[in-house]
Amino acid sequence: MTTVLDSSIHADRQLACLEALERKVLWLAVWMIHHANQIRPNRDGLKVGGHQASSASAVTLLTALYFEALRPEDRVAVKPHASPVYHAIQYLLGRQTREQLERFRAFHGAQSYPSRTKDADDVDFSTGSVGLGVAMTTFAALTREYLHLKGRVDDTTGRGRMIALAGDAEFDEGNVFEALLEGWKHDVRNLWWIIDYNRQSLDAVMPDRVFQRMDTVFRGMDWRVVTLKYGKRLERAFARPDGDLLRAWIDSCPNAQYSALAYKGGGAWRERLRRDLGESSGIRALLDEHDDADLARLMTNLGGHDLETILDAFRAAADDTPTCFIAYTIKGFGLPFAGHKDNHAGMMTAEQVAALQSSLGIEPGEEWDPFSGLAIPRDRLRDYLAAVPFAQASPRRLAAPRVAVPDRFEPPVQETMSTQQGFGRLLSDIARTHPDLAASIVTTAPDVTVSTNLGGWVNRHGVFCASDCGDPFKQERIASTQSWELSPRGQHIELGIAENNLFILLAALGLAGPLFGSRLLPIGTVYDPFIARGLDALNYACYQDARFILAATPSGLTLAPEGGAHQSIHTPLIGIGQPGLTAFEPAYVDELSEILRWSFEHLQDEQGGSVYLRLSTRPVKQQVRPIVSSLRSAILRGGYWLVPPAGDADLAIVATGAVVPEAIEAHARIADDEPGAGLLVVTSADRLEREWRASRTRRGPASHIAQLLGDLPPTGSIVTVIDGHPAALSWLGAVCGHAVTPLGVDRFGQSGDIPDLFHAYGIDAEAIAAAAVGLRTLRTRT
Ligand SMILES: Cc1ncc(C[n+]2csc(CCOP(=O)(O)OP(=O)(O)O)c2C)c(N)n1
Ligand SMILES: [Mg+2]
Repeated sequence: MTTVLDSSIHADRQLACLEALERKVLWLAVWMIHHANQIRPNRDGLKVGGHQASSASAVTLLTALYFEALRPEDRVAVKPHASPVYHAIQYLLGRQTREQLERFRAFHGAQSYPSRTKDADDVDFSTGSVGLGVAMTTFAALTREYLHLKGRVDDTTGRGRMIALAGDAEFDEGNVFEALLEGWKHDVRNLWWIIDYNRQSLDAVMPDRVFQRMDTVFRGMDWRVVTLKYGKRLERAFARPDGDLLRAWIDSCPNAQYSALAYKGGGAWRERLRRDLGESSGIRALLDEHDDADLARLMTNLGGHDLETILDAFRAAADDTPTCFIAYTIKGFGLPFAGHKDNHAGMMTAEQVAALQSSLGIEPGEEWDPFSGLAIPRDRLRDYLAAVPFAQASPRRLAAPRVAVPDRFEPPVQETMSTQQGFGRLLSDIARTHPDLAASIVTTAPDVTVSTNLGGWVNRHGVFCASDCGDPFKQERIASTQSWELSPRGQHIELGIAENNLFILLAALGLAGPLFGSRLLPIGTVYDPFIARGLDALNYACYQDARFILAATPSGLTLAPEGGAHQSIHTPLIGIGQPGLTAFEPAYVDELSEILRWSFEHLQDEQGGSVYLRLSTRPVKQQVRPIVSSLRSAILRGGYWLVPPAGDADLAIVATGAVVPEAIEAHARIADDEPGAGLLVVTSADRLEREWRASRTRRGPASHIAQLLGDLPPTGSIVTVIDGHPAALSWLGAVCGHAVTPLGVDRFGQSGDIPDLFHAYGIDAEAIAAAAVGLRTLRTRT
């Protein structure tokens, strides 16, 4: 008996502390935004922004989550616009500084949307582009499962929950459903999606029909759905005489109507209820017992604003079933624009902020004080915060030992080979000859495993599956070149055709070290043109500093018969333009071998990043040469002279990737006219360009490309050629001032064979030679 009493006293105290902290979190979020917009000096006239309404609707959910439900091994993606709430919670937990809050949305301050890389307060998953953070939790759960089943993490880490606190409009983004389906296929567990169901997006109040379907969608994927519609206060009102009428009335009230009444407040609720339900004596009694303020509090007591309701629901979801909490909330709850349809970017006036401050009992000058105005003694709150389960482990950024990379990979030898073939062979060789490295490699592809040449690797390492399923075709003794053994030991994660999922999975696998303490070296393959399909997710992965290798193949016009829908054009520009991603486009497999080895190092360097390999299916006669250290270094820095220019030469052809054979042929054709012409092979326009730009602002040796092109007199000229957009190489003219004729592809492709297509698009040997000679003629004339 005593224990029950004790525990109920404890629960009451806990609730009282939580309620106090909930108020404080709301205040700090509101104040942080207000301070950034109206108190901090504004130097450029730009609106600073911040989302007070979006923050307010998530305050109770995040308070319950962070101060009670979370364990240190759990990981959370917080909806972008609740960033101030997140930072406020971290501040109360002692993991965020006041200075950072004062600099919310300012340079080096707390970020506008939670950021793993830019924030200092332990963000698990960045958010910003709606929908991606939600999906990230699915793939983080899959990654955690992958590591757990292989014994690479302990049981505690292996069972951490991956949690998204999502805005309801995030479910308008299709990528969320792609992830939902993929997660179901992989039977992903320990996943929570908590939906802040405020029924508002940026522009408008959502139609009711949308979420009526949501239940079915989740249940169809074997999720548990917990709907938190009403809080305890409303539940008690429903239990009164005629309470069922009140419930039915709210249930049938359209979202927009409910929001409008929530905005207008107690008087409006009274008038409407009197009109619609005034004949009921129970409702009349209820109206009489509540003044306007109480009535407003009662009618807006939705599940997502009721701590007890939320905590009960979180506690009840104790097993590992993926769970979706649909928590009814009001956008702007507790603030003057609660429920107003235009409140997304709404900003409280100074008077409104002052009124809120005084209603919370916060003295002027104590706005940033963590406990000012709270009815509970500071010491009790401090003790409570010190015991918060989530805050018991620090840091939550885990260290993962480096995976040793051999000094050298033996490049596969074959007279003629495509870089795609070479890539497959290299991976198979690594599997055979470097088992320690291979153990940390995980591959994945969106239904293009076989067609991107991952088959050999998969034959050797199997496909990941939570249970042992073997290979039914093999068991039936059906001959196949593919042996797809499905088991928890498998090291390839096969995805359905959804490039968004590929990139988000790469983001999760590529953060396995810091998130789960076990480093993976992920390699994803994709058709080069379909990078664009998942480009925002790729950017998202890079923004979080996830580390992975992306092998994109096939690419370019070189894919000839496949036609224009599959021939990538501007991907080299993505390679140059995407931060966090170093792009290479090798021509030969011995180059690729060096690049791949370097990539495994780069993935693990503190200052490293991810790597994009633009590969091709075109068989190319390989160079027979030793890779001496100067050549190795040049390949990795971005290019080398295949034929150095003679001392008196004033022309060079520069080529990258699959069109190098055309450049060689053109070089031979112009030999009579230009006997000393150089032929430069570019392996990475990205690295060359980056280093060249950096060298412009630093003292020291010239950049690699400036050294290479310095072999030509400044009056000389160059012809650049790429099976992609010519702008990827045309900048080379700026390095030493050479005249440039940039050849490449700037129109949609079409079906054909290589001779026809290269001719039509002006990247064949003839076009290159003509450009070279044209340049010479031009030079002679001037
Ligand atoms: C991919 C993408 N498109 C558009 C936006 C701009 N945007 C920011 S918030 C928002 C609506 C969010 O509504 P909801 O998820 O319901 O969040 P709430 O503020 O209601 O909690 C939109 C469209 C964005 N951040 N990301
Ligand atoms: Mg919303």
